[in-house]
Amino acid sequence: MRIVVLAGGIGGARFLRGLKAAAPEAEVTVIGNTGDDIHLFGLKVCPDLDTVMYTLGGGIHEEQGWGRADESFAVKQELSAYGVGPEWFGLGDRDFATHIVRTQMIAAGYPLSAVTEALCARWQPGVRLIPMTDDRVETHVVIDTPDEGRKAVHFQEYWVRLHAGPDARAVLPVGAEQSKPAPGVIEAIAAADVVIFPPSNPVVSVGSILAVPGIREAIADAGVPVVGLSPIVGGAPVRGMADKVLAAVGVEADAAAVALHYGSGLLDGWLVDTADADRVAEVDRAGIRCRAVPLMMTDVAATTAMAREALALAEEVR
Ligand code: GDP
Ligand code: FO1
Ligand code: CA
Repeated sequence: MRIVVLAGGIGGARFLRGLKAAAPEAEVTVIGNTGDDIHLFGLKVCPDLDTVMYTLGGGIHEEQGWGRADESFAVKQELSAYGVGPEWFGLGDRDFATHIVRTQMIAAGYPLSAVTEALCARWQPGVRLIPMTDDRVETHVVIDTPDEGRKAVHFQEYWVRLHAGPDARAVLPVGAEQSKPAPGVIEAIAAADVVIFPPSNPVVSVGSILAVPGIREAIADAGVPVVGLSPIVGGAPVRGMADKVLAAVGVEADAAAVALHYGSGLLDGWLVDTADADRVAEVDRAGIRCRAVPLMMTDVAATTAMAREALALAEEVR
């Protein structure tokens, strides 16, 4: 079976661990979000691609969910001693090596997709990880500030520096309109037996991927089941700032509202958590087959069960 997953960082990566256990024989292609990418100290950092690669490759800081296990911050401290920031973004020493290799290969002319493949040759994530695009797309968030009025900040600044404190007035995937899907993306979707939206952020992860022209259309045209899992449980994100960025696109932080936001033109099936069983009927009525099952990724066993439910729902709607 060929499975395509549209993944952000932590939610996507943890789900993929369960999916690999649920379908060990499947050929899994992950289309990774690169809207979170940021250039720091002259280096290109791809948090969501790295989170997937490290999580599936056994290098992730498990509790934190991002960055490397056994990390140290000597380089960051040395930079800071020179007065070189930003101080607010925690790049570790081990992680720095990844960004140095990536930046060096890009400077040598390799596209991000080829660089990602090269990095994965070390980590062996057991999936094919392709960035959504080789072009530069950067998610910016429009906020109101007391001093500078309305302005757009990089998504990482909104989340990591500002802790998603100010309301998000708009979310802009800058550069998306001019971007092209990376080589292999459209082909993988066209060859898929099922497409899964993991419980990733619907706006700044899955939404950014769908903003690359051609990807949404390819999914709709694939003619295969498209099944998603809700990142919203009990009316709130399990972690992160999905409530803030959903508000920016006029969507309630609600498991049913997220399904309706994707729409029945895209989604065939949707899983909500058992805490949101009362939201099932509304999603069903919209023409998206919905089930309530446990959706908390507390451990690999629970996550594997979630992936099995997603695959079972896909068969039901096929
Ligand atoms: P990020 O790039 O690191 O923010 O990760 P993703 O975009 O892939 O996923 C973020 C989303 O994962 C958030 O909106 C969370 O609510 C959701 N999430 C995290 N853990 C869980 C979980 O255990 N269950 C569910 N249903 N969603 C989760
Ligand atoms: N998240 C934080 O909350 N603080 C950080 O300092 C931080 C650094 C960081 C470095 C590399 C990396 O791959 C991820 C990092 N993240 C950090 C996570 C990242 O900002 C978020 O998980 C996602 O982009 C949110 O969608
Ligand atoms: Ca992310």
